[in-house]
Amino acid sequence: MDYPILYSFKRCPYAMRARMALQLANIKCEIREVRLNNKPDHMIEVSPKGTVPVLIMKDKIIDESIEIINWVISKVDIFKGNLEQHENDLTDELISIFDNKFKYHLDRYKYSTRYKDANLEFHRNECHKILKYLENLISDKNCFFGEKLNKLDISILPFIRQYRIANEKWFDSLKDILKVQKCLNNFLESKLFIEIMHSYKVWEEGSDLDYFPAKKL
Ligand SMILES: N[C@@H](CCC(=O)N[C@@H](CS)C(=O)NCC(=O)O)C(=O)O
Repeated sequence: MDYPILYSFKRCPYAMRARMALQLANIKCEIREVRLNNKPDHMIEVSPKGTVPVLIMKDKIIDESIEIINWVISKVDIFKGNLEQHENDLTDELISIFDNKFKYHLDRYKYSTRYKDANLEFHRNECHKILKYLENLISDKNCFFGEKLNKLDISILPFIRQYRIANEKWFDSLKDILKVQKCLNNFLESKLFIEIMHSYKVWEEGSDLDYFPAKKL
């Protein structure tokens, strides 16, 4: 095994955050783009819970996106920032809110027809409340804690992006989350984000190898 293997799915926000951490650290992987409705047997063998991302190394397998980010940070100091203790605490608190509450309501807002009895406006509003809470905690700069990207940015912006996509016009018209909108726009236009959204063909047993990052930053 020359490089770690990364099972990934382009549009998955959890896989996006893992790809961003790996890209920032310039850790080269063999990337295997999957279809969620037809996951490779090998991926299920190594991680029976069947979610992406999965990072397979010689000596360990990591199948939780935040753990992949933490592993990358333990190898390469990708964020180089000295966040204040309260910002580190906030990072953990907010990632947990987004992975649980925000994601729950986002799914019911975005895919309201898939959930019996889901009220689109209620779930949209619950997400909006979380974004207003975030708005009060962040800087008015290009990133949540100033001008530099941090763990919080790469971890939650992929979910905020999905929230916006559900109704871009409505999201862009909001006047009470201006700082969040600014950070999101900055993120969407960033080289990092554009690079990690490179399209790979779907991997199958026997496919030619594909590598990530597609290009070095
Ligand atoms: N807690 C996991 C969640 C990952 C996750 O749920 N990924 C979704 C795609 S966005 C998935 O693989 N779902 C499995 C499926 O849809 O079958 C992580 O942070 O890595």
